[in-house]
Amino acid sequence: MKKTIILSVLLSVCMLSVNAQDGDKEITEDKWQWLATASLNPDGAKKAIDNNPATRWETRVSQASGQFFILDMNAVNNVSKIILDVTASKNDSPKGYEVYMSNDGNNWGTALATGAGTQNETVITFSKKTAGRYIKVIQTGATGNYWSIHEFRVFGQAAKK
Ligand SMILES: [Ca+2]
Repeated sequence: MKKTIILSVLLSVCMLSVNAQDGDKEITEDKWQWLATASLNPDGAKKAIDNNPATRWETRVSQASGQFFILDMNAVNNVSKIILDVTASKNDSPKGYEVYMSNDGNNWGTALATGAGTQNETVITFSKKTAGRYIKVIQTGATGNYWSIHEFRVFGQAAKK
């Protein structure tokens, strides 16, 4: 009996600590207030944040280094991870990427993540959880495919109201 209690207490402690580490959720509450733009096809950028995985923003040209996409969350959120979902155009992930955050849309500091995109979903975990309003993804590679984003998903903690 005692052992069972100790075990279940241990188990709950473990689960609590996992939850504490993993306390970051997808930030969706104010997604309707988000704005997006891009170096190419800026009018289509809103399709990357419309909650519809079937619609997308795309460069409409082959991927080339320096193309960028900027998300304005209209609030300062604490962000730990983003996912660039292209499941419906699975080969349109960025060949390479750098991700930055900013509070004013002008000063971007140093990259919070760099890497190469993967088919379907590119999961980008930041080097540290960062507070900011804007997220910029710069494409750093070159390939024949368009760069697309069907849905730009943000994880962390939303700003307190
Ligand atoms: Ca979409």
